[in-house]
Amino acid sequence: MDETLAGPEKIVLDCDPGHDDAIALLLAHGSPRIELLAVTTVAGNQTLPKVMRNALSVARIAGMTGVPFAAGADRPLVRPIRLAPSIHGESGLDGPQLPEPSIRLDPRHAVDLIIDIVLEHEPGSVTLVPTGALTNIALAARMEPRIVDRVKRVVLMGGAVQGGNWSPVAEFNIVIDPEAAAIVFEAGWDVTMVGLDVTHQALATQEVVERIRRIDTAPARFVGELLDFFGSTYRDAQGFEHPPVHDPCAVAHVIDPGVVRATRMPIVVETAGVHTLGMTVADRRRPAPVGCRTSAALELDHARLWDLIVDALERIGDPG
Ligand code: PIR
Ligand code: CA
Repeated sequence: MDETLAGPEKIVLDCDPGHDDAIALLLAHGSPRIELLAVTTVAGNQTLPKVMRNALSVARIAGMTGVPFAAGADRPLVRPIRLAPSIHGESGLDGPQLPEPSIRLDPRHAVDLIIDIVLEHEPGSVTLVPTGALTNIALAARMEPRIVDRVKRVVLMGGAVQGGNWSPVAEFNIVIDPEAAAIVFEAGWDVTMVGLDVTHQALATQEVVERIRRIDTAPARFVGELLDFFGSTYRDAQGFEHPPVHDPCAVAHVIDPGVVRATRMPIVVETAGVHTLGMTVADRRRPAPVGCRTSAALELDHARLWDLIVDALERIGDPG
């Protein structure tokens, strides 16, 4: 189909807010190219009750109404839970004051909500955008395998062609639930891995932070405070001068694949390695074989990414 004639991309955001998840949620809500069908949460950056509350607080700040929010898995499929308080703090979203949530949770489990939404919509129309561990997505694929053929694509933040952040070779979202990640990468649907190769380029520089502050609305001030905290932990815990804003890169790829450019290549997830657990093993020895349905994002247009985020915040305005 001619993309210029197509409507906005319908997505389900499955997240663990998390500073960068919160910004991804604001980008999805504010972008005219995205129709946000649902927000689901999974334990990861913090415990499930904390990330769920954080998602609802962000919804209030952004004035989101009419989008269902549902809580999902409270731990990985088989392994003990590992959280990231060194990066995201005790609340999972330390820094700004978090308002009391004003919308109510959907009573369904996130996995049921994901399945319902995919089956209710036209085949090939819904994109899943996971920005946390892949537990809910793996469970949904197992519980209702028909969704695998009906989903348009899965565009996930996680993994890396090269390197890691939670181990020398593994990224956090993949390594905390590698079995779930393996299920998602091997399911047969179209998977785009938006990993550290691009997200470590998505730095919130001083110039970017000032641009966001100048918007001077409550949601933009909230993002400024998130970036202050995220910047300080990334400096102390990871030695970064500016914090990389991972999760919005996955949403940005859905908005405009020219901003976050991906290349087809076979990718599998290591689930048995002693030193390589959670590694995303990408085969770049030759062009992808015909029928390969996995891709990795390798190139980022930094200026256009932040243009999309600033534009989304300007459109959200001051919901009050
Ligand atoms: C985890 C995260 C970010 C930084 C560290 N060091 C650990 C979270 C982010 O929310 C993102 O989805 C992914 N996991 C990056 O690894
Ligand atoms: Ca995340």
